[in-house]
Amino acid sequence: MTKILQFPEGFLWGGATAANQCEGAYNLDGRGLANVDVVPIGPDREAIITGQKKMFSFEEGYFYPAKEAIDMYHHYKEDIALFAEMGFKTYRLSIAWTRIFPKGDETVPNEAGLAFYEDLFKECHKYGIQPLVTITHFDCPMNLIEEYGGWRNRQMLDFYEKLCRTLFTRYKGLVKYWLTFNEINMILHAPFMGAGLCFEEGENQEQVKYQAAHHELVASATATKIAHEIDPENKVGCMLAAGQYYPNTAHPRDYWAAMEEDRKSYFFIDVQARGEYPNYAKKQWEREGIEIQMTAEDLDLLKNNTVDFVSFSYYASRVASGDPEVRDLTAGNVFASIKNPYLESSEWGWQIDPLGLRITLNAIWDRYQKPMFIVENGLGAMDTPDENGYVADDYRIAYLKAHIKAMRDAIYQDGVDLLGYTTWGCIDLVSAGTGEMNKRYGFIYVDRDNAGHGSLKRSKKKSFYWYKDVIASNGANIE
Ligand code: P53
Repeated sequence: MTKILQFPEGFLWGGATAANQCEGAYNLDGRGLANVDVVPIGPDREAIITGQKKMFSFEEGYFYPAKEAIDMYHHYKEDIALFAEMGFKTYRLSIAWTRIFPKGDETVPNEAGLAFYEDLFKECHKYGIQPLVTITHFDCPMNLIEEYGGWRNRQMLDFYEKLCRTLFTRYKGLVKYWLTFNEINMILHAPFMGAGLCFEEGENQEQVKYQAAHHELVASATATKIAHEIDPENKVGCMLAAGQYYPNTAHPRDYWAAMEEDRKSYFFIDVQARGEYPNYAKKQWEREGIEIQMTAEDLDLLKNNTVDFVSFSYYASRVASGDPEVRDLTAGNVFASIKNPYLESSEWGWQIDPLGLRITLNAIWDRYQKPMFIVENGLGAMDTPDENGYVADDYRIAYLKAHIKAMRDAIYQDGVDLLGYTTWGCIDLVSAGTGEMNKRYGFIYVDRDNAGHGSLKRSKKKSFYWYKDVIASNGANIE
């Protein structure tokens, strides 16, 4: 008989959201405008989030889903009560920068914004839920983009530091786990959404992206330093959009291509977790004529303030080919991938690969030897609720179950160190990639559609009861 294994004691089960994808209330209580507010649903979205098309304010004829989202700003008590009912040990959420500093360059924070999150954190603690806070989840105040050019400008370091200092001071004792930048590697793939970058005609985009990345990496190290100074209990993590690349064939050039693709992502974590720029990146910059402005002080900061843990999102593995003739790409993801014939895809073309999660966990563990945290995983799918809002989402349960088993194998068969697991969009929210409401990840259904119609009523899906059981048994009931 196989022994039924529980997860390690204190394992942090929970769910994850991001401010701009759920809060709404985009202009209430002094909140300023951010890049994530002005990205509409529809065919222009991709050009906008990648910085190829400029949209700096709301324009006629577009629908902007983040304006109201699922209005969690007014529903957070009800929503947190539902998370508590599932037994969440942790809830990952992000701070909207523009609630705290509406323009980003003020000297005094907005008290209404600070009070909002203080209440929210207290609500979590009422149920014994540990907040896990992403300081920036793709958001950047529009004023900082228009006046300074977003993260391409070194002055962003000061604005971000001020934000962090304000948060660490105000929420000391309420928040222990912090993430500096959500999916920091997204800067290479969706630079407007990831870092408030837009490009001018003819400029070297790679140069701009890597310079902005340097600023974020130093900002992250500074945040880590301050977090530890303000409260030695603080634990700070980096956050990667992960998913190992496989070679398309056993041809060595395909293996090489996969390694190079992985390095584009690990580049960031190499700096955040090991404290220095990897040689392969320095050589690449040299070859491509990219010159990054950095000071000796920057390098010291990076070296001396590495993260406490490595967190990541995992939805799918990816495939790379070194053969320029092979171009059969998957749909619907900012990460280019060749189709993998051995995997099924979601309705949005994301390839489902639970073993890929075990592979990714091992790759990250082997590379960094730091505790890990899976802070996003899940299946974006169309749900069809009955008249009571109930969804029999067996497909979602199957996806999550397979990934949780893979995680258990990584812990018990391979010995990786994993702190916790928060599923993405534990309550239905707006999709970052497409702006749709229909691409749902939640255990909780929210009555709202792609055009913004609906009562916003929350209801429990079948997966709600299933996840509750998983947490109650600390994973032991997953056969
Ligand atoms: P959506 C692409 C690839 C991997 C992660 O994505 C990504 C994206 C962006 O589309 O983003 C993360 O909503 C991100 C979340 C996002 C989630 O994945 O496009 O941290 O904000 O919602 C899922 O289905």
